[in-house]
Amino acid sequence: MQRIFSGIQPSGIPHLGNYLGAVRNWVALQASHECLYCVVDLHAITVWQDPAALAQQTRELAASLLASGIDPKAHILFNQSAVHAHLRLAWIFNCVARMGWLNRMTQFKEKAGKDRENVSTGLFTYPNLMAADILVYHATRVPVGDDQRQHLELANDIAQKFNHDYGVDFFPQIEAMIMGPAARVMSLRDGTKKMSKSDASDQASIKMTDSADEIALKIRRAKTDPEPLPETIEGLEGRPEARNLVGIYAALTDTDHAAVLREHGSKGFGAFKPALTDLVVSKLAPIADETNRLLADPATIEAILRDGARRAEALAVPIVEEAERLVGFLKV
Ligand code: AQP
Repeated sequence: MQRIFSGIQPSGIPHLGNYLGAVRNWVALQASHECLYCVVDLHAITVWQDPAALAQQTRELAASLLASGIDPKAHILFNQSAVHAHLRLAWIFNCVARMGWLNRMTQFKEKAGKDRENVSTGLFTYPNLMAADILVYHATRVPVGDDQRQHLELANDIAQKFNHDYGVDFFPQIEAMIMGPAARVMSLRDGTKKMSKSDASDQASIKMTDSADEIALKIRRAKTDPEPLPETIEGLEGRPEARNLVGIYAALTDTDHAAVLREHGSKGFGAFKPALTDLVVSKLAPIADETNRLLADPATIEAILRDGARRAEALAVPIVEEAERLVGFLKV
């Protein structure tokens, strides 16, 4: 059985993009893979996180994952800072990866914007830690949204360079699993920008814990154009907001853009948006209810994460120790 690793940052409440681009696929993959799912708190602090909020965000995200259907007994759910092997391997990878490689990362460019001199060095080396997260388990498959494709290519470059530099065949190549018509869900306010936890506008994303009324309001206010929906995919060209809403509908009904347009093509948004609202509410409301139920018992959530970290550590330590031996560290 192939081993999967994937992570999500406790940098805020997860949104529909996280759910459709990642979490929903994580749940499905449990049937056919050995899975490690990680709340990546080390990654979260690459941008400022309020210390009073971070621990609670970590519990909330874990609760959301459990409510979505992650099975912490058959698989492993844990938070990243609890397994130090990630950091030990990340340091080695900091010394393997090249500045030029990291300079090409579009996520860094987007997040740093014009303020490159003032962002944390952690934000720059983030992809090295991400490579370590995966390779410290020799995981070979990583289900992610489309935005993470470039980071996984970099992880493969790091694995290859490590193997080459130390003359070994130690780290495997990783395969990105980018699944479905909503691999990149866009902001409800701007169809050219990805839906993001850290978006300044609360109206840009549907949170996994939003109430039915909040979801309805956000979809009603979602930016669109005045034209009705086209009948074929070609008609979505140059209409990013329409494409995004159709993509969300397709993902939630397990179809594709063409099938949605066969059903809803030529309707105006006045008719399509309520249908989309019903669909989103029907999928997210049970998850939100279960998340709230789990959050009433934080000790149980913490016990699940602790048990996951213990089992993750048992897998990671022999691999990081071998990497350290290959590098030549003296074991005293
Ligand atoms: N808009 C999206 N559409 C599809 N997939 C998405 N993912 C994130 N946004 C979208 C996928 O969700 C997983 C976890 O992401 P993350 O929390 O590690 O970091 P991120 O990609 O930086 O997500 P956010 O929401 O934009 O967080 P912030 O605002 O904190 O940076 C990944 O598999 C990602 O592909």
